[in-house]
Amino acid sequence: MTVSTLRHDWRREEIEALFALPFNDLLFQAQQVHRENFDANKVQVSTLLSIKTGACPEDCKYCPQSAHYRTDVDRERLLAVEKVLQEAEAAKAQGASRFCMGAAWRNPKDRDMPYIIEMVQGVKKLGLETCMTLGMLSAEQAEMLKQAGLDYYNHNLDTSPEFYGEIISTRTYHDRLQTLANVRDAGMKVCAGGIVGMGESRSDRAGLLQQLANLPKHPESVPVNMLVKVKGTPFAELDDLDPFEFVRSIAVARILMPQSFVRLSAGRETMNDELQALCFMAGANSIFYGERLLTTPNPEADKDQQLFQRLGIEPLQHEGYSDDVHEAVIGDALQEQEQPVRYYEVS
Ligand code: SAM
Ligand code: DTB
Ligand code: SF4
Repeated sequence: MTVSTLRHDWRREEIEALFALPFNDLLFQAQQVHRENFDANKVQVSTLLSIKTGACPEDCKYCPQSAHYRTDVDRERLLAVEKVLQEAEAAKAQGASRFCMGAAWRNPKDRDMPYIIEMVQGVKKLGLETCMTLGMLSAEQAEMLKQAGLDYYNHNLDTSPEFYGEIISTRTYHDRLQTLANVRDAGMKVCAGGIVGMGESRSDRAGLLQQLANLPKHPESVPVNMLVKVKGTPFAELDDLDPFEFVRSIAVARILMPQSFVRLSAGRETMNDELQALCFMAGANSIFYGERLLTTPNPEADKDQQLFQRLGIEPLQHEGYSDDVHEAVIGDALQEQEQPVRYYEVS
């Protein structure tokens, strides 16, 4: 089996040419690359928890947690470590292999770091992979998180450099690249992607993927989010992106970053099963599982279990995940759908 070469010199025109391929040709190419690098029927499953919600000083126009817009999100202080560990245990029992903790911060403050570190250590002890997304990180903070055992750090570029100014004014594209460099230099795995459906052009979508693919090392995990339109944000009334364009974005991400996990991320709540199946066909091999993303809804756990079963997809467990309970937990849960699923409730 050939393994696709890893390139870091993609030109915008080449990427736009991939986007412009006939849909079937693009999907065929993406599926080929996918099969050269992954088991095509395994999907990695992460669960998200908002550990600090709302009142964020940044002005990201898509975000329900920005203090600049009036949305229905109630602010909540940093959760207690015990509460986070309870939620991580519940996620593990539901079959997640990675637990991602997100905070509505511009960046973590020094006084927060001891709690954050305890959370990482506690979640790791449960045998879960750990991921955090806390905003910008200094080199020192990245080093502290690495020392605590954090596996992944999520920080998105969100869109192309040219379109970025339409979305956020309180931090620059360069700031974001610097955080990604700090995370990489500290030796953590990088989770970096963006959002489509914010009124950007196809060239902007190509530009986002170009930036990600031309990083010195491809991010291990690439979340492709479909904009979740939230009432009260400036983007609440935008027109829907053509769903096939979303699938194309996934396919191009797969071709550009052959060995990365491409996450079919936010936006699944409004996608039907057929569209999600096309995304998996295009090379998506990771999802967020559980009824809530950070503040917005995600498909019910039992709906995802049914989707996996209908498509013959199995959840991927990471190496070293050693707990008797974990074996095909999602499969077991299929037999026990009447059981209530415990997830984080936004107050
Ligand atoms: N505050 C930190 C930051 O922005 O770096 C971490 C949390 S922030 C909510 C994480 C990511 O969620 C954002 O970078 C953005 O890509 C994504 N996101 C936020 N609101 C979204 C929405 N309405 N639709 C899709 N993705 C969204
Ligand atoms: C990412 O790229 N998508 C996730 C995760 N990283 C943190 C967040 C999606 C948030 C969607 C809006 C919300 O639920 O607040
Ligand atoms: Fe704050 Fe992150 Fe939302 Fe931007 S995306 S407003 S930084 S929580």
